Amino acid sequence: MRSTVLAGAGAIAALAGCGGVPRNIAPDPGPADAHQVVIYEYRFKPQMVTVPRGTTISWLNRDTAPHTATRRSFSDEPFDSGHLIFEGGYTHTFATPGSFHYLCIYHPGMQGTIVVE
Ligand SMILES: [Cu+2]
Repeated sequence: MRSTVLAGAGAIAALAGCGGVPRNIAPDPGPADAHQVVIYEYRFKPQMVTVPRGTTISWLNRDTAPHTATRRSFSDEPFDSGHLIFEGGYTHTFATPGSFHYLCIYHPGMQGTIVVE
């Protein structure tokens, strides 16, 4: 079982200590829970997540390629993970109901949606 702890600096440090060159050696791990989006093979999985207002969503990059989870908005729920390395994580708490589209700024074809009810 892999940790369900939100991936942050601690998780990154712990995993970095496991040794070896980061590679996609594991099959798609899937999300750890209903509030996690895994970035794997240049996709956000699941592509769409529906959660209640106030939910914290976590993203975890399982690709060796760097990615971001970025929503550029001047009005509602902007967020930006910044540069996520392998096993890098990010969280954002969604306070506003709505449908929030986001993408990877490095690979704009990578897109996802968080629906907040
Ligand atoms: Cu990307």
